Amino acid sequence: MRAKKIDHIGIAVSSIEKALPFYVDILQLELLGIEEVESEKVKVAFLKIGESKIELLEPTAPDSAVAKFIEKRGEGIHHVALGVDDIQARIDELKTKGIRMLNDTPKTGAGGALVAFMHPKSAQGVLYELCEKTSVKGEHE
Ligand code: CMX
Repeated sequence: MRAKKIDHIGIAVSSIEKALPFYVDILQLELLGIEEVESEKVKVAFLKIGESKIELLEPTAPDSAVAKFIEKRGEGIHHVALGVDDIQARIDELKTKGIRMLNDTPKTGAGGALVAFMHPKSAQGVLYELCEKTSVKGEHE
């Protein structure tokens, strides 16, 4: 299992609208797009930072994973996404190495990417996402 790069870092925020001026006006990052990911009950904004991205995550429902995170820990770093090829093989490989996966098969995330999460208890308290790009229209490169 070799991750190619940090695809993005997910930051939980209460309001994308309120958070954006810090990223766009102060850090002067390029806003790549905003979309709703219904399956995850979040609205996300991607900002380009070199080869990587920052993903702002705003919950759209009180029972979303991100709403629960903000309620418990406040706003802040939520996950680190590792870019991989052949995500299903990576999931299977991690499972054989004893890593607890939250997804046994990939699901479709923001920008049409295939994603799967590891449980933070298997990774020293960090929520890691595996992320495989697909050539779906609207993808945030
Ligand atoms: N990073 C690190 N640790 C986290 C965490 C996070 N983002 N979220 C929860 N945890 C920790 C908790 O602190 C808790 O630890 P303790 O038992 O030591 O207190 C433990 O994980 C269990 O957490 P919990 O609060 O009881 O919450 P849940 O078990 O209900 O859910 C998790 C935690 C990670 C399993 C769940 O959030 C999940 O399935 N996440 C994957 C999907 C996701 O995060 N989607 C949103 C992003 C979507 C996108 O990027 O588009």
